[in-house]
Amino acid sequence: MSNRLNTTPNDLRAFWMPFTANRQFKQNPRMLVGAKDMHFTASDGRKILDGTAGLWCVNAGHCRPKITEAIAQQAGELDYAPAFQMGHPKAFELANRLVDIAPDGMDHVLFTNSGSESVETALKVALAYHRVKGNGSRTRLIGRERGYHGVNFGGISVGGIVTNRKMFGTLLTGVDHMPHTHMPAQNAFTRGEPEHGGDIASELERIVTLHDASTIAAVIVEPVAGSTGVLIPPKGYLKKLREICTKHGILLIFDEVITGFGRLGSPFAAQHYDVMPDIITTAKGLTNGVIPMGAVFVTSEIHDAFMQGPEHMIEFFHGYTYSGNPIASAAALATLDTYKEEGLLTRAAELSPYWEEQLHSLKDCPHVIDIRNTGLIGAIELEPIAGEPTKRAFSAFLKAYDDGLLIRTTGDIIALSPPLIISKDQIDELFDKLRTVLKGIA
Ligand code: PXG
Repeated sequence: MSNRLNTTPNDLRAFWMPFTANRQFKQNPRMLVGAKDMHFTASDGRKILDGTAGLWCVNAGHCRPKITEAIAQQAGELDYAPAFQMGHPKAFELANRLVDIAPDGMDHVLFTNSGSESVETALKVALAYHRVKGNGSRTRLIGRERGYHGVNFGGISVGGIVTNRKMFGTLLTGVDHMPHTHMPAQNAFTRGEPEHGGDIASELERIVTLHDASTIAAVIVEPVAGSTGVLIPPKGYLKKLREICTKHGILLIFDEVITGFGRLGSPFAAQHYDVMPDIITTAKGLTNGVIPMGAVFVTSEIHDAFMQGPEHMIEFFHGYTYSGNPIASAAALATLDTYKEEGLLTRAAELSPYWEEQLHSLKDCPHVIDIRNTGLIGAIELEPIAGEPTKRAFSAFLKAYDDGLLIRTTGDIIALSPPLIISKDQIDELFDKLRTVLKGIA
């Protein structure tokens, strides 16, 4: 029988959902129909406290008037402008505004439509940069175990999440991986940056020795690894990576898709950790998650290397139909206004001590084997049920949702990253609910 006979609004079969247990979801769907500030509204009318800022993106909270108005206004004024060989004012204004809040020296911006596209763009800039500088032998890319850099081929090649890689053939060639930094035996229940593991950065030196620096284009890492279950960089780790890259002429890319736009209490993690990469990838919080958009920041040194040859020639053969899209640009400008007016890009720094205290108060709850935090990020690692990995955390997710709280889980780790507008009372509410959840699951 054709699907067409069943196109009722509540027929869930046609949509193959992303990163979702489709069959399970469709038996018992969790539908969101509204949102405002710190809450979603579920289809049964319940308010759900957003403990994850959507998917780490709704940093200013939901349905903020300035952003929704800017989108409506722009849609009626200039809906689309061709992205190649044409321009519109808001994309230029946005790039300037972004450069103003970025780390010193990050002077140029390429626009994309997602974190995954920002990663592909950054990797391509790195390869092309070495080539235009006459170093075309620098073609290798170095990522890290447990790294997440989106789902496109470059990103899964440098990424280190096995489930996201193993189905997809040989991926990019010439990629190597540094070891991850998770050392639970030494660092469990650390508040902030772990003491142990900074020296793991020297593994990069070993990889450079193996391949020779003249073959390596770039190293890409998340300053704080998010998707894998929140791994905070050990003390000294990022500085050491920077030193090794500088010594060998290798570009350092920070993937700040999660850490960008205030998550750690500074606009970017590069500022928070005082480590300057050569390229920064962003998305998510750039538009408060409302409209798809990403941005890749590069230094003048990288940008200027491309600005040679005949002036009528395209300098970099890359871009998207929607790069700097007018409606996305308007949404991003209004988002930056909202962040500025409410001090949201630094608010996590003020709230972080309170957040840390409340998060770590769950230490004595059942099943908890580690708790880690930085900025307005928290992770609670649970002891897996023997022979059934991920099941315990997923049942926590389901129970939390029933109890009116949205959390994220990956493996047996609960990840928390609320909108940066969260109040102390709402932090209390979040952890009270989570305590009940942890006590209530098997
Ligand atoms: N890089 C990093 C560091 C990310 O965290 C991407 C790239 C890809 O972004 P797009 O926009 O293409 O999805 C991400 C995305 C989670 C979770 O729960 C994390 C992401 C996406 C969805 C869920 O940890 N990160």
